[in-house]
Amino acid sequence: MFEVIGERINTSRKLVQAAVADRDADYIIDDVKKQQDAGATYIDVNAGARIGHEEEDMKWLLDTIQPIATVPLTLDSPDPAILEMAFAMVEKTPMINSISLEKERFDAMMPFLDGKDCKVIALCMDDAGMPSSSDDILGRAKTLVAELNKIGIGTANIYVDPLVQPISTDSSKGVMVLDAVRAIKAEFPEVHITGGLSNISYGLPQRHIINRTFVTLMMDAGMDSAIIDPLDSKIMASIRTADMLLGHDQFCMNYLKGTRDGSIVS
Ligand code: THG
Repeated sequence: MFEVIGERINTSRKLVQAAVADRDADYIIDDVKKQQDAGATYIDVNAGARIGHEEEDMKWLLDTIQPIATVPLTLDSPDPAILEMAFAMVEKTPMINSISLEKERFDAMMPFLDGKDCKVIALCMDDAGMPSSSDDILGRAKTLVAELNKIGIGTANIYVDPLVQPISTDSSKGVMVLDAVRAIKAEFPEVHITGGLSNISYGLPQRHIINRTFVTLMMDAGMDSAIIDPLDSKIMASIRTADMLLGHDQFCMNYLKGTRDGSIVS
């Protein structure tokens, strides 16, 4: 079944930033519970937005969230030192978000990940920047999978993020990432595909309809996880329905359950 990584605990969101600054544990606990109830299978935790406070904010968030977390956490930081500290604090095996091919980040992440039992998001980003073609995305994914395999991270524990780019600047950006996902899944049937989706609609009006249509196309190509807001009931209903239509929901059980509990409505 599709894995939903709940994105809401991120200090780039104004209300979360205020709650973290005020050490308002009730706000954070309530938000995490809502994401879990809505079907999040991981909770992403990103404390990067208050410059100079990431370490103490991440520690406080983990101390606050862990006692009520029923699902594992996705530890989200570009800073390997923060990820290492956070990894040592969590009880359930986490997902690390992320490693990339940017040299400094890659070189710092590899010794830390060596031999670890965890899931890893691998961003198709390198020092040249965002990928420029589906072959470029595939090439980066191949390098990341090969390098992670070498240090004992199995392909089934790797979540490739192909990096969705705005369609408003280049109308081929949708097909580019869809083709890349198909090619990555053909090369590595066991690998997972995840990522944020909202970049696709950057610069356009009515972004949610674009995002939730795009996720169903990405699911057909092989995306089996995404970093989204699980409280957006329309995108969740699209994901549940697409999962059923793609044959990932035996006897339509989850779809039927969703229609009965009111989480899926036409
Ligand atoms: N790939 C990976 N990790 C990621 C991303 C990705 N982590 C961060 C991000 N992208 C996904 N997380 C979020 C979290 C919150 C929001 C968007 C993405 C969000 N943004 C509002 C906005 O931009 O309008 C903020 C508004 C507010 O202040 O509340 O909600 O792609 N591997």
